[in-house]
Amino acid sequence: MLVGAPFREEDARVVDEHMEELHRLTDTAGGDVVGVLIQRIDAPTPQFYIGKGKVEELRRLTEEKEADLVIFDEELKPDQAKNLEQSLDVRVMDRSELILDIFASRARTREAKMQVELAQLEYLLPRLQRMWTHLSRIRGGIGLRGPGETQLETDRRLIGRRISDLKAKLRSVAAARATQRKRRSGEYRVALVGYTNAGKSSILKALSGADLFVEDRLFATLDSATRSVELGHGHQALVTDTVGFIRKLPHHLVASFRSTLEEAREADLVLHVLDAAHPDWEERKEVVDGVLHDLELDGSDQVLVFNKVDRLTHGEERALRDRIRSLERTPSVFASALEEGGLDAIRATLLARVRRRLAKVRVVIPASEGELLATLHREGEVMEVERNGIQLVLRARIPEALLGRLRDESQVDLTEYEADG
Ligand SMILES: Nc1nc2c(ncn2[C@@H]2O[C@H](COP(=O)(O)OP(=O)(O)OP(=O)(O)O)[C@@H](O)[C@H]2O)c(=O)[nH]1
Ligand SMILES: [Mg+2]
Repeated sequence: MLVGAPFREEDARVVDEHMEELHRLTDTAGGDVVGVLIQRIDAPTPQFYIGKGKVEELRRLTEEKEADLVIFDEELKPDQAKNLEQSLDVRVMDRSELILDIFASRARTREAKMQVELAQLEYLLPRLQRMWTHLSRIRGGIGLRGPGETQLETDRRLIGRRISDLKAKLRSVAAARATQRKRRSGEYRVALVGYTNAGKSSILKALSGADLFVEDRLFATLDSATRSVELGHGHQALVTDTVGFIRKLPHHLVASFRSTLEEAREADLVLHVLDAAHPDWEERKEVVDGVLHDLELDGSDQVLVFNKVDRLTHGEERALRDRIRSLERTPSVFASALEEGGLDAIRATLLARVRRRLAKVRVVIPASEGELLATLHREGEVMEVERNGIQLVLRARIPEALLGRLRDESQVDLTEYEADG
């Protein structure tokens, strides 16, 4: 049974959309939805979140539909959940717990598993008493009818110890990754972020040709994956795919995924991917902006990528362009991960930015310096080569590191001119 308790003034379409999303989350977790109950409220009640009369209705409905789990879209306080479970006599979860459960079942790497476990334990700690009551009810055994205070204390201590243990382990994984990142620091780095299901992995897959997991489900990706993307003219970018965000993402999860998202913080560019075909893209954008803000990522250079434009009619596409123009100062591009040429605008954006970081130079080298010429071709972009007697005159874009090396070469004559796009 799904329960929504939106505020009275909330837009009806938005309420539907939110319940639809909860439905999808439940599907993803492997649940079957047998009914939906909505109560519009002015404020949550301390006892049950929803009104007392509504709890009675919920109890009847739960019984009638033989539901064995009730899922609230709103975040429940430990007491509210406990009271609801007592009144309904079935397990009660909130959206956060459901999301944690999905993350737990989808985590693949050791790091992702540890991150999820940490978030789950942090969530569990203040709710321990209720969980115990619930367990003892299932087992129903004598002596298990609610643990003594000592048992509860022991559990709290054990969980506390496991939490510190996980934190320490995660710190060392993060340190190892930081070292790896430093090694890549000469390269142009891009992070894909966005709402779950926006098409981040599809974009990276199409850009890099790498085999990445793409699925029409929420939270298909939990682990960051970095791939090299060829931009032509000898340039590459390192692009990282990250875990998707969602409305009301449990803050424990955001906290424990912080180190994975560190990758995005150090990126030269953040590509914020949006599902242009989703009616709520604006609300979803705000959700993502909020998480980026929490993660202190909102200061990064950002480009909005309106993906899935293949699903829009010409009229819709025009309306979207107008809307974006009236709203946004962040640069934006349209994209489709599924259409031929659908990612050209992203490639062009990346290429322009990679080039902008390069120094434009005029280099004169002895024509006999084949080695030097090869280096220029390999590490930079040679735009023009002219032969002038025994000398070669080149115009090229080259990275800072190479610029430094060339300055030290006695047989090279180097002039830098202004860098532009
Ligand atoms: N029509 C259309 N569908 C797309 C496009 N890009 C992605 N999709 C579909 O959208 C669904 C989600 O794609 P993913 O790439 O897994 O999305 P994601 O952003 O990585 O999602 P999470 O990993 O869950 O955060 C898949 O069914 C894709 O096939 C697109 O440009 N057009
Ligand atoms: Mg993905």
